[in-house]
Amino acid sequence: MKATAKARANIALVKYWGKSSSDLNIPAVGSISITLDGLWTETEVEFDASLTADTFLLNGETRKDQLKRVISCLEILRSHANVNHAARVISHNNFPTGAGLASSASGFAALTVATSRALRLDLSPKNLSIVARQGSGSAARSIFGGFVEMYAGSKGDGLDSFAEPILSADGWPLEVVVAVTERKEKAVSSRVGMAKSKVTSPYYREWVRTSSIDLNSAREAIRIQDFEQLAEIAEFNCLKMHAVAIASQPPLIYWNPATVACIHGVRELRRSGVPVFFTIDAGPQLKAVCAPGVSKDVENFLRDIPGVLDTLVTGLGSGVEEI
Ligand code: 2P0
Repeated sequence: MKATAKARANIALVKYWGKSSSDLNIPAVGSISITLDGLWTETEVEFDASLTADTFLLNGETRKDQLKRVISCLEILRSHANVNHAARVISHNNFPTGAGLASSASGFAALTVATSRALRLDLSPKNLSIVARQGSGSAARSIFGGFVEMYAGSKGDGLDSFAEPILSADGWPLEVVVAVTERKEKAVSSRVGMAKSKVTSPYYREWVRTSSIDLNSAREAIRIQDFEQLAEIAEFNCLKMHAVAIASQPPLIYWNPATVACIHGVRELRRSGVPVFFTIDAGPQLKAVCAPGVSKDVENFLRDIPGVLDTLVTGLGSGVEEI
């Protein structure tokens, strides 16, 4: 029993930071993201009666540090399907892993779909999103393409905490330039970071309290395709998330000097009339979201900023697919 799935990474324009339940991995806030065409994970899952334990290979290396999370995802679907066989999981990312480029989003979305297909389960997209969420919160969004909203939900069982598409990728074909400023995996994972913020950051409660205001504003900006409104709310929400993180104890400063230089650069560029805004996840890479047609100019601009090691340009992509 074997299947392969490809899922794309996503970046949040209104971000998820903090959980209401860590057991079921339920986010404390909703989020809105865009799925990226050019950054993806391909995962093959094979259930094999002759295996004695699950194995996980990522980019050709055994990743014991990630095995527990992979097994939890396999377990959820094995129990649905009433199957006990162990699985061989082979995964490949076409971009740097664990460096703030949403590799857990594409990774757990691909794992969820490959596993459910290998087990011949017929889950709805909503249920796939609920399973993917338990692997990684942001993975619930990578089940879908284009613009996606994730609901925090209010039920203790997490059954109303899932993502849904709000606009297709070609409905508003924004472009994204990723400025890579560091290739190493980050020192503090999002999971550990957000748990720290919840218990130590004095701004965490306000972050949760004000989240629906940002979600409403971003949803409306997407509905009417108002780039300037989306730019304002996305930069505000990103800086608010980082303010929460920076005020944690010990502090979570995900930026390096090149990240800060890129923030100033993108703001200047927008002031000069180029339709672009930035967002930054739990890592030092800056993502410049561009109105259709301007990514080439933005890429040339970011490439010249000292400390930018590389740039990646991508359009918006579709949801997870079996291949
Ligand atoms: C986001 N991030 O909304 C936010 C912004 C990082 C910063 O979702 O613990 O890897 O696996 O649910 O999904 C990264 O968090 O965390 C993330 P877990 P995840 O994109």
